[in-house]
Amino acid sequence: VEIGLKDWTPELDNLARHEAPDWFHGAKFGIFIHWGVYAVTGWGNSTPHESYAEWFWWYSTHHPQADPSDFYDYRLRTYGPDWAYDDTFPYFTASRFDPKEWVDLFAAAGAQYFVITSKHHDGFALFDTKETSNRSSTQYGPKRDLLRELFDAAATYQPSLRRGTYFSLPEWYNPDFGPYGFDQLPADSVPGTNSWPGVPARNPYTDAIEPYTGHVPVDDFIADVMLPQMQILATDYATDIMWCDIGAANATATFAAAWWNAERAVNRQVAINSRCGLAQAADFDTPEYATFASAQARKWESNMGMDPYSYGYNAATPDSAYMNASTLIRTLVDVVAKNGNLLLDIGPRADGTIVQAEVDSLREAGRWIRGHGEALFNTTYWFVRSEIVAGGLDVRFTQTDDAFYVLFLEKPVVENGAVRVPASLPILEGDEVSLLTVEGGENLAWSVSGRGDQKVLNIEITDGLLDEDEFCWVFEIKYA
Ligand code: FUL
Repeated sequence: VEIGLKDWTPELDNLARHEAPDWFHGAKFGIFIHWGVYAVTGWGNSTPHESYAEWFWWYSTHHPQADPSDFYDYRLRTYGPDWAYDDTFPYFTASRFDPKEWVDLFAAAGAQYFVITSKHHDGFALFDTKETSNRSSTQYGPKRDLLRELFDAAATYQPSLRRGTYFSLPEWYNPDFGPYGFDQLPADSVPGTNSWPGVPARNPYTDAIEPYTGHVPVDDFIADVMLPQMQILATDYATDIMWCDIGAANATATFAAAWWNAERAVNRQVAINSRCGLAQAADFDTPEYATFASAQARKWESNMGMDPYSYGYNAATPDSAYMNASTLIRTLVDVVAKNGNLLLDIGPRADGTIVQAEVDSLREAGRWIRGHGEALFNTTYWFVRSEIVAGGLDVRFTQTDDAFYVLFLEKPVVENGAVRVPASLPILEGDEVSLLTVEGGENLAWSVSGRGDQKVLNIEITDGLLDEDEFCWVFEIKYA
């Protein structure tokens, strides 16, 4: 094999030239799915501390004497002293999992991609891990390749959806992960040190007290499990996004160079997130349950649950607590205006059903998102400002080569027959302004008053016309 000058090589400064693909920039909205055996325990809410339900194993074995969040007691009460986490396996049935229904829902929500947990920190994989491990849904629980089923359904029924894989680099309790254990991670990524002040960090390897079902002993966890599994996801499943988690020692540079070379050869653009251990060579940043206050030039993707504090299914979360359509839409608009994507998580139940409150919000928001898609998808942020306040209301901006969009996060106030946008917008004589919902693009009269930073765009409109929309009001400035 001849290595050309342009081939990717596994040095970070070489890999740093790789950027998030255009499709990722344009896609804006993805669905995150946390599905695994932690859906069987399905519990994370307790007072005064709420915690991620997918962390049940960790928290429920974690310093019971100092557990402020009641996981340990809850576990003892519910399952008794002889129960082990892997006793969940038979109850992870996927008996009502309908992958077509899932991907149809994602498309109805207006999402352009999805990312599913191929393997979370508990080491239980939803794909065929081949000789690297037997700890997977092909060997236990449903005995099905759930990742394959979902990816196939997407390819068949919603082929425009891009397909991504969340992949935990560590396996908390795998004895072979021990040599790479958490004591080698930066302090703020060690579970227990950041979220529960006062609870000492614990090495899950040395403190492991339970069986590790399906474990295939290996010499070197990175070379024999982590790297080959990432390669399986890339080659056998053709993932579009390698969405790693938690960092840890890794072989990602080796993986990335080979992957990017192979995909380039077939003209496919793929992405790697910021938690794979590539530092600044990653394609995008991943704030968690958080967004940025203003636009970031470097591509980013905010991830958060529709559940207010869990990615995995949490039976203790009341329906009313799930993110509603209004919050979803406003969050998406805010993130997009700041050069981000929104990766919004659902936590399906162990049988594969999705919480109805999540389904309802996704569908309701999706009607609006798809109806206003031109103001969101394949837009870029306005580098001048990401937001202003107009008449006490939050306003965001997006743009394309042909148009500029002004997005009110609340219903605009009509004063003297006009809505005022106090910003120096790129509007010129001959440009046409319309409210995005109006059929046939009814043009609205407009004028600009003031100069410099006192400039105001006045758009003539009636309250009645504004009542034709909800959630977020989008004015389009179509360039002449
Ligand atoms: C975190 C994980 O520990 C959470 O469980 C979740 O997967 C989130 C997206 O990333 O680091």
